[in-house]
Amino acid sequence: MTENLKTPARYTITAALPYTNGPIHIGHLAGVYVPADIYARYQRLLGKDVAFVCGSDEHGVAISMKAKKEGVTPKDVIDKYHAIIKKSFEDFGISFDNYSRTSAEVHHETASGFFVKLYGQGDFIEETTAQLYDQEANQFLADRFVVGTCPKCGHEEAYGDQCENCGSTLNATDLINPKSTITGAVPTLKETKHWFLPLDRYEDFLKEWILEGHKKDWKPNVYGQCKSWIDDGLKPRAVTRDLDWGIPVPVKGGEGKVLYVWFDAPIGYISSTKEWAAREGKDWEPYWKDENTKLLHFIGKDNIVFHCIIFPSILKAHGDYILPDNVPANEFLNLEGNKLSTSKNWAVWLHEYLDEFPDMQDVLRYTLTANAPETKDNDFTWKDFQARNNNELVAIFGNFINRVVVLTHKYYNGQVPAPGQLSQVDQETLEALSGYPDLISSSIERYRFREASQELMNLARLGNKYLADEEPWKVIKQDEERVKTIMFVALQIATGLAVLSEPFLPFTADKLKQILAMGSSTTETSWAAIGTKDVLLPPDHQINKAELLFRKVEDQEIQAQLDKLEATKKTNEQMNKEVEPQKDTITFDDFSKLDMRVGTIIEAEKMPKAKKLLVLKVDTGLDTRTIVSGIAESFTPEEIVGKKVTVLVNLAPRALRGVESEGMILMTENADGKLVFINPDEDGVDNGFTIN
Ligand code: B3M
Ligand code: ZN
Repeated sequence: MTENLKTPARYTITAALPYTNGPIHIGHLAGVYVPADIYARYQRLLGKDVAFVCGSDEHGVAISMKAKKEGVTPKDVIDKYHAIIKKSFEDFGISFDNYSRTSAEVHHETASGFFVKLYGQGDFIEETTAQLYDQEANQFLADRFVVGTCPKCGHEEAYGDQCENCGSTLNATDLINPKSTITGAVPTLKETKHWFLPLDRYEDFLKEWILEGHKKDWKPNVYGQCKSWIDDGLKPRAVTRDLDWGIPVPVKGGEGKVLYVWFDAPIGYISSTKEWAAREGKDWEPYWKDENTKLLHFIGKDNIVFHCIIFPSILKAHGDYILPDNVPANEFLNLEGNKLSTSKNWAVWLHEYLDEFPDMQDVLRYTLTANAPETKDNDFTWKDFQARNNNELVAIFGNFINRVVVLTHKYYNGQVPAPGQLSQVDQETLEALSGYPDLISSSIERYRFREASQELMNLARLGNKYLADEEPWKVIKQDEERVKTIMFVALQIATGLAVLSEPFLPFTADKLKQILAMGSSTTETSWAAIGTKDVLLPPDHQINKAELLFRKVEDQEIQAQLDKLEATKKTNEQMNKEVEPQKDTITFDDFSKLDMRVGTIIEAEKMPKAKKLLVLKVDTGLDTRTIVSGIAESFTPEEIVGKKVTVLVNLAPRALRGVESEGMILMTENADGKLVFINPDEDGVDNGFTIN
């Protein structure tokens, strides 16, 4: 199926299944879930038959590694994060028709069924090959259990199955300088049997379906990756693994082996559809087998090869499934100039955002859409979040709505006035309004959600400008009839925003429809009716009281988020701080030459013209001596007088800036680079006591 479906009978919209090894962050939202939700809401609004499905991706090495790290079972990990992820999607308004999980029975059955069918058709190559093995951990090193240099792009943290940097799929044995992520050991090779999907056999099909069929309608970043893989020549890929966590291989000889997570996970979309259809009393098959269904996969760019090459080959081999009409993958989102990272906690976590910015889901939705990494990696900054909110949502969208509603109540007790003769400007404004449904539709249908969101904001600008130019608050003094027309036109623009904003700002749209008393469910007619004579807010319609749609985001709220990231950065530095390698071994005799005593600083002053040095008087219990110490950037003289310290007293005296220093005070340094005393601060320990 290569041509674009003109009028699909239904839409199956999938969003990448998030791994349950951590919460959702803004990179996931910007890359996958917000665009998918905008598209699903839009199609539903137009009355289309939509199945918007997702679920937790609960197999794979990422889960096992998390479990090892947290000292719990993989089941504990998936239950914890499945719950967090599912709830945060719900609270954020990601409107899945079903959110399942790949540990569900329906998925084990569906994925196993796929494997058995392809196995039975002889679609797999069964082969014993040498795979990477960790002698210390006594296990094979699949996927994220091994890292090494990517043979394609040189990225040094590539996994055994995939390079996140260039998106390439790899066989672990392709890695350069592989290293076990379990023990750090250099892997050996050990023979093991696996089943391979011979992707090379699907080369002609993929060339025809993608390189010919989707040259024009797939995004360049997606088409380009597919072309480079196909041009490089496709190789057989193992679809089973020597792991103890995953779906057991359901054929003879598969004992102790599981399905490769990327074999089973995309089938999770089908399982989730089955689960939804069963609950809704629908037949799931048309959503995956009817040529008149438009199948779309929303993913991030690191998942392109799995959704455009591997999964379609599996569907093709199975024989009775449709293929995706489009895979509008986004690029990556960075945070404050750095790559988002679950492991480094360098992220804005969705569940934390929802706690810290209650009822502000749409602000983040709008910011992530207006700034989406649709064609290149992009950067999320809290400053931009504040600007999008304060300068656009508050100052343009919210301000326009507030003025319209307040003035309608002030002049007409909330009743929509009947318009008089439309002026030229009125007609042009309504004409412009009537063009927005198609403008926004056209952008959404081409998966240009950034562009669509800016068209929506332009509609709010149109409303703001119309009111500012027509100045009803002035005209009311001399021409009441004119003001009725102005407010009637302004109210039509407000209904336009209420309907057209729903895919992007669902919470705001609900609130605005409630203010305008439009009823909760807008339909296909609403979308098409905007700006036409079929007004959605006729004269005498009673609207409700105004309420603010958005609030300002204050500087201190942004500073608090930046401080939080700064603290994360410091923690990472501490964790990544290189521990000095141990010095050469010394004998006990060497050690016993050191004479360390408890001492107390009794005087302290800055060394003139030396920003790092303090001149101290130290009572060592033997005597009171001068010691020059490089601690002036970490302590003021005042704060250290009286402090007990550890002193090396038999260090040969040396002159520092003309001052004789007789000994050394022992210090270390914390993550922030601040010096810390090694000090015997226990009571009852006194000056002169030896330290051994
Ligand atoms: N669990 C997400 C990732 O690679 C992966 C997507 C599966 S979609 C079937 O981060
Ligand atoms: Zn690479």
